[in-house]
Amino acid sequence: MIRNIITASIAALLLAASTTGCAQQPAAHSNYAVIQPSDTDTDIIRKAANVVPSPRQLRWQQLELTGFFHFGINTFTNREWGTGKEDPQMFNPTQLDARQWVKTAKDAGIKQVILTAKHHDGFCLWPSKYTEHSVKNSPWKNGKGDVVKEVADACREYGVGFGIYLSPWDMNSPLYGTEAYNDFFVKQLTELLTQYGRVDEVWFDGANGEGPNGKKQEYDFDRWYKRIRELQPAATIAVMGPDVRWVGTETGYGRETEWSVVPMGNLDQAAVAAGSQQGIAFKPQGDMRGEVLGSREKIKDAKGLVWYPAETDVSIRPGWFYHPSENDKVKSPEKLLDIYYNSVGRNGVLLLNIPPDTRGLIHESDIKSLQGWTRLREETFRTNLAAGAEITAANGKNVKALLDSKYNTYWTTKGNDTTAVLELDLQGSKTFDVLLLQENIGAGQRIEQFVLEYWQDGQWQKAAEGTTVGYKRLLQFAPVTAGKVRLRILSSRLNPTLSELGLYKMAG
Ligand code: FUL
Repeated sequence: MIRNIITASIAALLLAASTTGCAQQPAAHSNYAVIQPSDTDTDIIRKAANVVPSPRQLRWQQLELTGFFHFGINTFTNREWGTGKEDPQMFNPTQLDARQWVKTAKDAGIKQVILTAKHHDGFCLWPSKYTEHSVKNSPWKNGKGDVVKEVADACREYGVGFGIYLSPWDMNSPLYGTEAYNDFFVKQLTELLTQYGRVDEVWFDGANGEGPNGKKQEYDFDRWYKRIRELQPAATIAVMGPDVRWVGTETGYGRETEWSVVPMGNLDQAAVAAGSQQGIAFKPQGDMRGEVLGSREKIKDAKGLVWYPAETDVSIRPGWFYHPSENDKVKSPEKLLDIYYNSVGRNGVLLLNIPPDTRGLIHESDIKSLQGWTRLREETFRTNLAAGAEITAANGKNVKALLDSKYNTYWTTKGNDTTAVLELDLQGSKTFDVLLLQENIGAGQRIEQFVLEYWQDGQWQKAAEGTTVGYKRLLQFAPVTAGKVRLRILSSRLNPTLSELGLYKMAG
């Protein structure tokens, strides 16, 4: 699928009104840092290690599992991309039940869902005042229905976050390709941000094709971001937005080395001067598909650094929309589990698409797979085999925090130590094949290299090794039986921190 990831330039935009003059460094704990020409490599690394998520980014990261509902006119035409010329009369779900969608997601551990309120065809799932291409001209509920409202209400009922996907590309609007389209887009966005209660995420795709008049649109992202910040300040703006970055693939597999702090070109100095992390906003710049985005090598010539975490989007089926021919191609529980290890377990948030069918229900095959996946996760992570272990650290503070199941408490090193050894006496022999580590990202992302070893035959043997940790790192390895393990942190940008450590045995 086309995702226009290389946009013209970054114009960092101050959303709160700025009247002040020259650039300053942000507060010590901010979600961006300005690099000065006089900064040495060491200064840059220290700055990177101190960039932290904004409150809205931290909340989003802790969701871990989020869901996508691709539903619209494509569901009824059996296509992935529409044309904008569809007859709204084709939209006619016979048993639409948004509560079933949200409950299915919630039962699978999903904490927030995003609905395609409008896809590239321009067909709106709510009765927008600004177009005729919507549910209001469909036979569904005699044109009186509103899918956005039904999903938003169900989310509130089940305590699940609610987000909207609003496609900038609109193949139906006659305004597309003219400046007036940006006004039209803001009006539609405003409807969605004011009529349905709290919105937790707004998802903009980068696809920028031609509209009915053969022209492409120049999207006024800055204006859209501003409107979102005004009306829904807690909402994260994803993908073509400043809060959440596309991981760079739609396979569900993130990077082994995933830095949430990445270089950002021209952080506008005037904007930064008066900006806070609540105010700063930018469009993504450059190639988001590179192998490692935030390594020392990648940040050493940066002009700015931002906290810009990865969202890993993938569909439970081959397509994003429902197609009857794919009922037997739904990803298996085992495949979904592998995706979980490689998305959430690689410092990302998983955005799993579960597309409702032509009845307006999540299909039985998808529910079955989701249930199997949930069971595997629950069984694996029910018992932390490190619980009750006696931990010793050569030079550390607060080792107890590692096993207290509280994210906000954490272990760290004393002084300037950027390496560490944590030894765990498991109080008896245990068999495990999964390591869980969580850095306290409230202090920044720092760990660069670690190794897990176990004591056997009178020596330490390697079980697993990795690079970045971030909010959550899961490593699978061949089963190990041992009574003693140690975690060695071999390299970190500043004092390493760990909130949690876990050892698990994968469910069969
Ligand atoms: C893409 C779109 O073109 C697809 O149809 C889908 O919505 C996906 C999540 O993003 O770029």
